[in-house]
Amino acid sequence: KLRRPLVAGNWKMNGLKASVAEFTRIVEGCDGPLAAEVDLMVCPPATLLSAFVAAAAGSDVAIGGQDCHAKPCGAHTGDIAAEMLADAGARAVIVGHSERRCDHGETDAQVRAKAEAARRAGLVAIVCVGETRAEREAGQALDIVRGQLAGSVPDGATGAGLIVAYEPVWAIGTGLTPTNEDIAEVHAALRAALNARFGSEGEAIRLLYGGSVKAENAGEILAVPDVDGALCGGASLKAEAFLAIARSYL
Ligand code: G2H
Repeated sequence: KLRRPLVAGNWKMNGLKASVAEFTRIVEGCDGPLAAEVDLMVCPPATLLSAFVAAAAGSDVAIGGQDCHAKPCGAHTGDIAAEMLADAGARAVIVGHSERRCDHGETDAQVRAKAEAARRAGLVAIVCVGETRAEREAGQALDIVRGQLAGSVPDGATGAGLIVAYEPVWAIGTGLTPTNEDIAEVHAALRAALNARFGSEGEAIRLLYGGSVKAENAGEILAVPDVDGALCGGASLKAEAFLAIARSYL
């Protein structure tokens, strides 16, 4: 298979030390048959990164960060460099999540710089794109995500170094999901854009769907053409739900 499936969990601003036990249940559930079919990753808040790396040691569960600064170090109070995430044991980092774009005003150019920082630090960048409800209702969804992709993904992206997540803003944490046809349409457009820009390397870049993925709808969403996995928020906080989503591939 050209692209190995990936189910990634974005814990957002959730989790205390006591949550390591729940994460450990994810690690224990990632047994041989599951790991043979699908990559698993969890992106905890930075405060839990080292504890999750320790809990995942020796397993097939990868750990990622949720954001990084574009610079390797310096006077940037409260920020975390990609190099620091790598040093703590992360293998990937989400950049350009809509909550960063909305809450912190991040632009495509800034997201691109963060993705470049991830590459410099040896991390896989998970670049998020997605339209708002108003943009979808205005018929602009494809133009918006194509524009975000063009502006946020660095030149020279490879299948080993970059993952793209399509997360329609209106589907995040709302329980609403696009129709399978709408997901297929956007993923086909993103796939075509990646292939056109990066050729055979573009074909190796995985395309995740994110936004209210749960055990109940994962089977049909993950079967949509050009969907190579899921980026799950709320459902990733509970081991049973997260593992059930991953087991859709069995
Ligand atoms: C979308 C997703 C995770 P949720 O943001 O990135 O969150 O699954 O809670 O909609």
